[in-house]
Amino acid sequence: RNKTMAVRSMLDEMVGVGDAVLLEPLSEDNFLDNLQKRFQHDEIYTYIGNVVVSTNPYKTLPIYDAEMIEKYRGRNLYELPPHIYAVSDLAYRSMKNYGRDQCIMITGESGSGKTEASKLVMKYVAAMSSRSTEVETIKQQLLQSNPVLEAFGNARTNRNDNSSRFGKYMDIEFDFKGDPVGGLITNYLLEKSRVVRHGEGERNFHIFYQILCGASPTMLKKLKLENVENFSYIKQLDANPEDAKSFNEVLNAFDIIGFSRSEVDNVLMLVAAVLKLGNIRFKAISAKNGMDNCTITNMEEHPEVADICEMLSIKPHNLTSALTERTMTARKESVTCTLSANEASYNRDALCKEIYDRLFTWLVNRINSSIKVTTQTNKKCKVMGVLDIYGFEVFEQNGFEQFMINYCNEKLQQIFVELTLREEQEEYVKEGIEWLHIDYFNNAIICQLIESPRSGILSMLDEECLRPGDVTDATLLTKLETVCGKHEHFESRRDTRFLGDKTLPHNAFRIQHYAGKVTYVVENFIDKNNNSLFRNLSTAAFLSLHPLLGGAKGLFPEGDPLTTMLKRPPTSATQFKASMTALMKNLLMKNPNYIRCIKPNEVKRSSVFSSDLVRHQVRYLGLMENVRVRRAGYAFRQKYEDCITRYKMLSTKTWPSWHGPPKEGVKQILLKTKIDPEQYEYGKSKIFIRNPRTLFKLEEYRNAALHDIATTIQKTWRGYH
Ligand code: AOV
Ligand code: MG
Repeated sequence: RNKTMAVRSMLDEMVGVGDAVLLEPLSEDNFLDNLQKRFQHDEIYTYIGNVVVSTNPYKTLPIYDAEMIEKYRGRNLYELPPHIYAVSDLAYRSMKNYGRDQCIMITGESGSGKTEASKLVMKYVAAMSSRSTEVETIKQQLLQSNPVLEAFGNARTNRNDNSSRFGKYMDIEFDFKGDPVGGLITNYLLEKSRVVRHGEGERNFHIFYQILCGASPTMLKKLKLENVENFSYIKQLDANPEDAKSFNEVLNAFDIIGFSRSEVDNVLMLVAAVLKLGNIRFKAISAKNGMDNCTITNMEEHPEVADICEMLSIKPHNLTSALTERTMTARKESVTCTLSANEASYNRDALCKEIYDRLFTWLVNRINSSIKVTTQTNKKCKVMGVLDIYGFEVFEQNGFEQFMINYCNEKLQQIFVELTLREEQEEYVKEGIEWLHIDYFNNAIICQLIESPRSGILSMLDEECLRPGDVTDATLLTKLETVCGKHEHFESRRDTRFLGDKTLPHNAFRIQHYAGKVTYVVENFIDKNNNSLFRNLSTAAFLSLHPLLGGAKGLFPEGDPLTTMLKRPPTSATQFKASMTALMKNLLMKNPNYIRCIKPNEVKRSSVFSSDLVRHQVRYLGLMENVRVRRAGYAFRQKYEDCITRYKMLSTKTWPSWHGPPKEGVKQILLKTKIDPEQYEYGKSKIFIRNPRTLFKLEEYRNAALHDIATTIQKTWRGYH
């Protein structure tokens, strides 16, 4: 029976070529045709060796159920049609059986399917382990962190309806039996500006809509949202039944992770307060002593301010003065000045962004405290890290956030470039095989443009932020143009080559990223990098009696009026660069597994495969180079054990099973096939096959042998009836 199944899986594999290494002749067109053919037959996974390329199907495929998981459990990579489960299984077994920490790097542009892929990996890994109550609890907690973080950290953008607006790296920790015992989530730079502003056709973070559409009348009342219809932070409330459904999932997830009722209430209260804060309006009032002055206009018409103060447990006076005044302390003397209406609005937005951003980090920490590993088990833990970060993105207008996101993607591409190259080189050297160098674009040069310690864009940005005097986005741009102007991946209006270029406005610079050119408008770069909140606001928040917001353990510890040390917080650029460096270090210590996601079209449709779009991605992801490197010298290599498993039917000596040394078994098989011995070489632990045709031959022989076996079985069956 198993044998007929094996035959069937072979037939399944017939759609195109499952491993692009076997494409003959190898060309970009062939590669694309193959992906397209497979995509059209819902074969969305294709290998390049052990890298899996995943094309977003934009529809639900019946290939992820428990039965499928069982099918892939403990099987070798090439035994079954390519699947994300096969790679997950490989990583899981390599961790469990050989004790090697793993990381799963999921890359691809926005909307290509990274987040879905990361959830599939987690689902597979969860299904592998035992079902004891204790393990089951931790598994559920790990899985349920997804709906919570997606609600607060994802949003609809013009590229993806469920776009991750934060980066996430999750270590899942396992005991020696291979059961998950805990985890640790690290989050990276949330796009907090979305809280106060989102582009046309986009949305704010999901949670806002989920509450408004999904909360019960009692809860809405508690959150003081029942009578409010318009929110200036939400362009339009497209009521979506999905949001209501998701909200229940989020509440359920909170419960499973171990949040108490009051913790959930406190979280939602802050979210609702942010929404309401956004509705506060300011207007100028007659100026005293020539200073700008303003007041809150809608204080009487709407009880907004009173409501917000009640929800945040802040004294109304504390909030209003924090929003409309600024206190400056110099030489132990403090001077309070009033703000203009514009400045007050800016202040309000800054406070909202900051509350939301810190709440998000609080959520991650709170989840971590539920799933963290107890120190006793910690030492023996093996780790599987899953990286799901915001993908490379280009919008009509790109700002500070896109710059950071795309920088992050450069770094990940850099790891891919270095590791694939290094791994291959090491492997050939280890086996004493001459290595034919394959050229490919190394994006290290772009990483340098961005992060080089003295002349990189990030350090220019920091320098400008810390420089006393008149600092504006314009002075930043001038500085960048002067320092980076000669860099071959940097373009600006200063450069005579782009003088007449209308696509490059005067307030922007352009970077030629590995994945394409992006024009960044420098507006707000300085402000977003500065990342500092005026003291009045942090103090008002500190003095709040809200359990999450106020006090030394609250979200704004720096607001303590008793502390006088006013250390400048590190800039966003400094923080992000440091966290990227830490991430890269962490990833490099682990055995890498890659999932390269591809977006088949820009219209989110299941049937459309735009060749040009895919070709572009195939190019910048370096997939052709990946295939070529894989094929250089030896197109195919396989551990002796795996080779026997796959081809044992080719020799009576190895069929149905072989008990001698694996290398000997492979020799038996190859001798039997009469393949020219020039075509292969015996390495220490692996067989190396030079030409893909040889592998075709092996596959043909295997097919024929399986066919014979299947026919025999069918005959036997017929005999029964
Ligand atoms: P991303 O994570 O790569 O984008 P997602 O994983 O959110 O992309 O995928 C976008 C959408 O594509 C999902 O919401 C699904 O509708 C669909 N999709 C992706 N993968 C699958 C799959 N395997 N099966 C069915 N549908 C799928 V971003 O976070 O924007 O970089 O920043
Ligand atoms: Mg995502």
